[in-house]
Amino acid sequence: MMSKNFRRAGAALFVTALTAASLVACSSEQAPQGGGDGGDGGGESAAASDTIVLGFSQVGAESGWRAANTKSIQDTLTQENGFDLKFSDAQQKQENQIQAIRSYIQQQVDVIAFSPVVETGWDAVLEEAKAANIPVILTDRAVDSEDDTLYESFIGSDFVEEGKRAGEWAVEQYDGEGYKAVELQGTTGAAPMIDRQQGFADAIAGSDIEMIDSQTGNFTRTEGKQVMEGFLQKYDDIDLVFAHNDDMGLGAIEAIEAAGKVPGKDIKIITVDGVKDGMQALADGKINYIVECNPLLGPDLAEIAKKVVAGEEVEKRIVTQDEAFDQEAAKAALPDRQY
Ligand code: GYE
Repeated sequence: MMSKNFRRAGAALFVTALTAASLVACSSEQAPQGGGDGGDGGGESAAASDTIVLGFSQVGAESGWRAANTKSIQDTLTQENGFDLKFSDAQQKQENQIQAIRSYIQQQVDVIAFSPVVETGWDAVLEEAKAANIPVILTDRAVDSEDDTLYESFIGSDFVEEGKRAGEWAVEQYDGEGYKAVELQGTTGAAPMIDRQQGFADAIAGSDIEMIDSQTGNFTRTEGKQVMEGFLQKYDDIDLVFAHNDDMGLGAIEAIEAAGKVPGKDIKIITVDGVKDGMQALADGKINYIVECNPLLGPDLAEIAKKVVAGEEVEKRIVTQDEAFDQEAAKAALPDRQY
């Protein structure tokens, strides 16, 4: 592990030396291969030699959370901060992410980071990165792999805990009323979908809240609305919606209002994320409770990437801290929200 990281540090110097070679005339001592100059940095500015080339494969642009997450990464991994960020949007497709990762391997970036759209199916491409000695950092979502040497660190929230907090609040507020609940799931097979569903189910087990239906709305407002329309046609006695993110909850609000019911009153809504639009709907009384999921992962990613490239040990799991808000708390928090 250590020696791999040290090798990467060497390779990082090599890549940035090539970049610098286009800017300054370099001497040709120690050219390792490919006609590039492999000078040890003596002729470059310190800033150029420290630049980390990081390839990031983002899930997509499906939600307010994702927009805030992308902004955090782009705002933090800047040239001034010592990064050359290569960013690609996979439009929620695993094959696009695999393609992006392969291209980063080909480009011999210093570090690859990505937020895996689903949990499974990553071993082959991660083994390719490992064989090329390119360290991988997971942000936001986890992979389900037996081999945890395929990545250096996983930075993100505890999604089971988020689902559990949502379910515990539902039990605290509504147990004893015989509530019928429906669930708007995130993207099928995604870590936050699997874990939030499990956490919520565990928390309501033993209460009289009954989950009568559960379908994916793919973390988007449009699909959340469509799925809720279907539920409202199928059942006339829905009391509670658990949406795996704010956007699907906001879509559900539209469907509920179109059906002539009052969101937050006739049908209670609990969501996860805490982005601006969600917090506003909570403050307005249309959502009843939000468990936060912090999207501002850029700073942690920058720190871990620097350590990995420097060959330092990093924590395998970094858990992001989240809060939770009821309607009053949302009113108080809204003015200072960053996203
Ligand atoms: O909750 C949702 C987004 O992976 C935690 O993805 C993230 C989830 C987030 O689309 O809004």
